Amino acid sequence: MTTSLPYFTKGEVVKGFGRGSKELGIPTANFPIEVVQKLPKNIDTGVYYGWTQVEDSPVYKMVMSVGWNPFYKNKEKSMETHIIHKFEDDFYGKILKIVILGYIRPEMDFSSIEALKETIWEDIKKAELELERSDFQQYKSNSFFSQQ
Ligand code: ADP
Ligand code: RBF
Ligand code: MG
Repeated sequence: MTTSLPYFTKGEVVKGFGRGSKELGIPTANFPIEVVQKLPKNIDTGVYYGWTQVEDSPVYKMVMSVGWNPFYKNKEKSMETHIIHKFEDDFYGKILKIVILGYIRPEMDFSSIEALKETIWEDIKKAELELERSDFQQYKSNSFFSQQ
C-alpha cells in the first residue's frame, strides 16, 4: 500500500462535478484521467496527505482523496487534492504538482453529508500534524517543486 510512497506527480487542474466547494465547503482540485491512470497499482484508493504547489506558488500541505467516492457512487476513479490554504480565485487549467507521503484511511460511505464533512476535517487536522514531522520537510524543498 505505502511501498510506492513518496509518489511525485503533476497535471492540469480540470473540472469535476463542482460538489467540493458547493456541497462540502471543501474544494478539491481534480486531475485528468491520464494522471489517475498513471498511479502505481499498489497505491490503494483512500485518503492521503503530502505537499502540493500550483504552478510557481509556495508549497502547501494537502490532503487527497483517491477513488470512486462511495458516498456519491462516482463511475470514474478520481484523484482530488484539497490544498490547505485559502485561495482568492479558482485555478482551473493551472499545473498542480503533488508529492504523496502518507496514507490516512480507506474511502468510506457515510449516512449524511455532515458525517462526510466531519471526517474530512479530521483528515485535514491529521495531515497538518503529520506533515510537521522532520523527515517530511525535505520533500517540501525537493527540486521537483522548483523545476518548471
Ligand atoms: P470541481 O468539482 O470542479 O473540482 P470543486 O468544488 O471541487 O470543483 O472546487 C475545486 C476548484 O476550486 C479547484 O479546481 C480550484 O480551482 C479551486 N480551489 C480554490 N481553493 C482551493 C483549495 N484550497 N484546494 C483545492 N482547490 C481549490
Ligand atoms: N468521498 C467519499 O465518498 N468517501 C470518503 O471517505 C471521502 N473522503 C475524502 C477525504 C478527503 C480528504 C477529501 C478531500 C475528499 C474525500 N471524499 C470522500 C471526496 C468527496 O466526496 C469529494 O471531494 C466531493 O464529492 C467533491 O468532488
Ligand atoms: Mg473537485
